[in-house]
Amino acid sequence: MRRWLAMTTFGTVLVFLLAMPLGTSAAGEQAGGTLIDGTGTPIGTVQLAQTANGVVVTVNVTSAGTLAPGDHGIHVHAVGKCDGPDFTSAGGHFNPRNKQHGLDNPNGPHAGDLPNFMVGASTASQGGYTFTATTNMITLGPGPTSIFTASGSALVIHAGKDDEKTDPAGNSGARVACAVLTAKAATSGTPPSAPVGSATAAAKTGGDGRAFFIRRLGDG
Ligand SMILES: [Cu+2]
Repeated sequence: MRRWLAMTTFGTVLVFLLAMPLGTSAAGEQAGGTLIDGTGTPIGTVQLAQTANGVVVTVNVTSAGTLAPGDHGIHVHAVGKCDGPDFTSAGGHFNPRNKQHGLDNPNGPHAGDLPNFMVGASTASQGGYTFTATTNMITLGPGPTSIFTASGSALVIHAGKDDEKTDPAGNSGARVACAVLTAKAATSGTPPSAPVGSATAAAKTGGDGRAFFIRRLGDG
């Protein structure tokens, strides 16, 4: 099943969920980490916030150069270890339900799968671009899809585009950026606000109907 639901109003995305049961995790848990490149140099931040609709994943890349213009695979990986330069230490995709990779894979997706991070040419040259998605395939609370496993978890960005259907990683190429994800003390429980200047957005229902995403794109 594939459905696209999107509505953009003054930069605000409204997503309507149709008869889709959500997890019972209480909203408010927070997590995050520092995004590093293959040399270990910080290039941005990752923030995760549990909401009633899922986990809002926000990546802010502040240093140009690591991510070329275009689409980049981005996933939650199953080991909280980011050893450069290849980040193989982060293991495979977070996949507690033992699915295949890809939001468009009929036998998928991995719980850690996300839509592509689209980097525009103008933003890539200037540095500073943002990815935001909401996924209910993972949780920051307890339960079988909690990313806080014994091995931890990491967010990895790849050099190439994720085709969202080829196991195990959508042919998205080398791992070029990585952030170890750690729990943070909850603040107000308010999800992060939308980045200013969002141009387009799309929400998507994953292969088995358990997932939906809100994606905000930069100005590129
Ligand atoms: Cu990956």
